Amino acid sequence: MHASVRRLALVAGLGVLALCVVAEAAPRFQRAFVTKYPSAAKSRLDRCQTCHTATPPDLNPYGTALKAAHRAFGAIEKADSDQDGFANLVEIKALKLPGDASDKPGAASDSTRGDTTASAKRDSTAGARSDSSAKAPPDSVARRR
Ligand SMILES: [Ca+2]
Repeated sequence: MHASVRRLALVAGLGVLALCVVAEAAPRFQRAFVTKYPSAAKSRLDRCQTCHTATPPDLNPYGTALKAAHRAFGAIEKADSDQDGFANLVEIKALKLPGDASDKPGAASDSTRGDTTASAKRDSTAGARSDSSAKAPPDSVARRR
């Protein structure tokens, strides 16, 4: 009887320890991510869902690739982990989720801001803040992507 109580306490203690390790791991990698990509600090990428699904600790495709690469961010920059047509680094620079295929540069979620041009097409006029409803720009070829 006494031994079973002790065993139960040990199991409970190990469970708490495991939870602490998981809870600490996420912020540590999150900090490493924004250290590697400073422009992502305090952005929509500075959160768990950059590497995890909506139910951590489950990993999304980017998190899975990162884990397989032994957390070497640079090693998977050219990969397209979520297979949405954009390399991970391109997505990170555009503040898009590299592990969510529905979130990508020029995706519908950004359409209200007139951001329909591919990041590669950006030129010196990209800084213009005019809304796209003012007049039809001659860059409609950018939509053919
Ligand atoms: Ca994506």
